[in-house]
Amino acid sequence: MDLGNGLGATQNMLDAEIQSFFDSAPPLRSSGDVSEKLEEFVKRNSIASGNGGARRIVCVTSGGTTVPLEKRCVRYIDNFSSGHRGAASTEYFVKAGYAVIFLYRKGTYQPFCRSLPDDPLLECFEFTDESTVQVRHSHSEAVRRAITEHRAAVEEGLLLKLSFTTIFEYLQMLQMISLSLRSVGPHAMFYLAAAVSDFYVPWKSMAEHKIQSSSGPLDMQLNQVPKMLLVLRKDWTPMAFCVSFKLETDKHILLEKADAALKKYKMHMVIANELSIRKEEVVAVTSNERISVHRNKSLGVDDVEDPLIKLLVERHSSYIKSFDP
Ligand code: 9Z3
Repeated sequence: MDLGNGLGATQNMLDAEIQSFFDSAPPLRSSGDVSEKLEEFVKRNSIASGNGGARRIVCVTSGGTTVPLEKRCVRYIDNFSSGHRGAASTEYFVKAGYAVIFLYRKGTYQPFCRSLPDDPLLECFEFTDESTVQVRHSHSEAVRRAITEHRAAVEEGLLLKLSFTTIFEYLQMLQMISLSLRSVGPHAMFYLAAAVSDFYVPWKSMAEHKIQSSSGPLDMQLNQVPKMLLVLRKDWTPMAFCVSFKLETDKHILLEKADAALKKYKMHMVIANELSIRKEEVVAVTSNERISVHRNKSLGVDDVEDPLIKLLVERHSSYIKSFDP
């Protein structure tokens, strides 16, 4: 592909880096199962929704990717992401009538379970006699709601959960999802809230066994993870509405970094968030706007994701309309 002004060369370099990343990644163990589930989910939801229009499908990514340091992995690099943003957003997308592919890090927050205690099984249930277990009264409302809402989403075929742990699994699955969503054109959305590692150890150069501490200080070079956002946008699913996140701890650079990501990766919107206040406020950045979105408990807005998803649904509707003849 030649984009002129040397951009073609940059694109070719990126394509080569991405190719080499995928070629050297360990094959995804569950790939047959994942592609079967995806095909079935996309097919079912591509058929008209209840109101006659085509169903919209969003891929929500959630939680952080790990970077293994050894093939028989004992140690890995991780990040802080709890998956709360992705889980909460999934609930609001389902409420808005979207079918959701929830690509999440194993062990992180799950949609419809956020109000349950940390260890739900042990905390939520009690024995009434030797053989009968029941939900403890104090948790019954939360458990009932979680079960009902989750079951409704699953029975209506609106929720497909796929899990990852490593950066290799995440990017391979993201590519599979993108390719399978091509068929729904502008009705697809990507909501990329997962915290994706910037650096990784290539599989080829990774130690097979546990690295020995007796070998002295660890001197290890990490490669840069190729930026997949641009390829996702331009090659994998060119018609989808794409929203990515920008996270910073320094609020003075956050918005300019979000602007830069918007342009560089040709996103339709970038959600800028500052680590310490990420649950209170985010800024939705487009090519000509910066929209502040707040959680406001006193106005009954419990999650910042509630107004955020409303905004995205509205923008996605306008985007779909722009394809109408
Ligand atoms: C985010 O910025 C998410 O909002 C959070 C959510 C990870 C902060 P939690 O899971 O937190 O609810 O605890 N996600 C994207 C982070 C990221 O890695 N962004 C990249 C960057 O900033 C771009 S893809 O460079």
